[in-house]
Amino acid sequence: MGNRSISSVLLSATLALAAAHAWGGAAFSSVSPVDPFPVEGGPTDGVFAYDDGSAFWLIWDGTSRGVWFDLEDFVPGACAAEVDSLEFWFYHNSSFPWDTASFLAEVYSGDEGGPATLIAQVSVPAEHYAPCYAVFDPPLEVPVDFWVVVNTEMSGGGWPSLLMDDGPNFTGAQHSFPLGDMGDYLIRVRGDALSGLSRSTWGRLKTLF
Ligand SMILES: [Ca+2]
Repeated sequence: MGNRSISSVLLSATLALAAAHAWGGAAFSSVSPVDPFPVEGGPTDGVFAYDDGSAFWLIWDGTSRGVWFDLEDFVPGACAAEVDSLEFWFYHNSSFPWDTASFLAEVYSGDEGGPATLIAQVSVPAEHYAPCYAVFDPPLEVPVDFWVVVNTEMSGGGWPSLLMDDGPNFTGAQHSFPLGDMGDYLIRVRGDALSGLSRSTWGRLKTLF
């Protein structure tokens, strides 16, 4: 038992629904429902996000959790992007206290099969129920398929705990792993998508300067 066991307070109809998923007993020690509430800055222009802006689940499963971004979901014809920042939303529940607020924000190339090559890794302090940013200046160039991962190796229990919405996203496909069959992590990307033409222009500029 210990502080990772679920308290009776949290044994709600929502949790009963979660129990219907086939994760075995581990699910009860790594997922907790939160009262649905909106978070700032839902998906708008320049923000790539699969979540719907309403937090529903708290998750601290495993040592990493990530979102697979396919830029063509947002900008048809995109072949790359310049990423200005990553945005993460965490939530500290006193029933499941964090042993650390530190985590590594990571960006990888890779399609839905999983993260492939590490592009960037930044240490970011997590804050309770507030947007946490990893900022790239100059912007980080990423391919059309890439992953943004919360690496919690610094924690003994998968903390800080990340927020997730409830239900599928606008694509109908799972983009959050693991446990993304329940919803979408509140992990967002700000930046500019590049078409084939704009990318080649950018590449030339980069070469010149
Ligand atoms: Ca969703």
